[in-house]
Amino acid sequence: MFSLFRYAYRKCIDNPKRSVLILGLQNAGKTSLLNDIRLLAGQEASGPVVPTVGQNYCKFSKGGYEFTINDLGGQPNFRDSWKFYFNVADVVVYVIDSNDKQKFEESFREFKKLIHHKLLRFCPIFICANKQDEPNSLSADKIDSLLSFSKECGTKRTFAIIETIAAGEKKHKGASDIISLCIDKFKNDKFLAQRIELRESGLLEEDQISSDSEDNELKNLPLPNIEDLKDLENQDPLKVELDENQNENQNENQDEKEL
Ligand SMILES: Nc1nc2c(ncn2[C@@H]2O[C@H](COP(=O)(O)OP(=O)(O)OP(=O)(O)O)[C@@H](O)[C@H]2O)c(=O)[nH]1
Ligand SMILES: [Mg+2]
Repeated sequence: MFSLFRYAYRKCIDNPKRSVLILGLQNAGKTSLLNDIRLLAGQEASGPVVPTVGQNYCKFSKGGYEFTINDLGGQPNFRDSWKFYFNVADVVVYVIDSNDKQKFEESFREFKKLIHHKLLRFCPIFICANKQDEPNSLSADKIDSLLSFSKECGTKRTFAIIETIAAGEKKHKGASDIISLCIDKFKNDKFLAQRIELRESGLLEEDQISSDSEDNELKNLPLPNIEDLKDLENQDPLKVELDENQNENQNENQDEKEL
């Protein structure tokens, strides 16, 4: 049983590639946020920010992970194509214009579609309450109490809401928090570990797995237990391998002696 946990854990940590998806309505500030992240990563921001047709992305390494961040166009006719990116997403960052109350309801409707999509099961969701520099913007807490984003997310995924300023003179608020949160969840999030395991087993697309049901196929999967992960984190994987080889050699020698 222990080796099954180790196998699942290794599969998660041996592949440091992680994909982050930035979604939200048009004009929310997604591309501006991506640009802010690019600057953080020591890269140049793209030219003037214009409404996105298709996708923008950036790649960088941080905290032992290779990030690929995709920002998709948020206009209504582009939203249908978001789902083509769901499968590979390890985190969804959902951006809201905190100043545009007229669009809150529409934004919440789109958000609900996301979190109930089967290809986003167990995926951590971070909401960015963006444009906090605008004088009439609502705070993250206020937005969440009005629209119940956290409640809608349920108990089978990690949720966070962060205040951001992605453009203008006061920009750089929140971008580094998002990256730190991503790294933390890549290392420690038990739901994300389940998601990766499901995806690698080809089960993420299965209809019968419900993230709301306790009684699902996940119980039968060799998923890493978080306590086991902590123990393993303190072990040098190379040493474990060497120890295992040593044990095998000892057993072989023992067998030979017995023969
Ligand atoms: N004041 C203020 N303006 C912002 C902020 N973030 C973005 N903006 C502005 O909002 C407008 C839209 O920003 P974008 O980053 O293009 O928005 P988007 O979500 O990528 O929009 P689509 O590509 O159409 O989906 C631009 O004029 C930005 O300068 C912010 O934090 N504060
Ligand atoms: Mg854009």
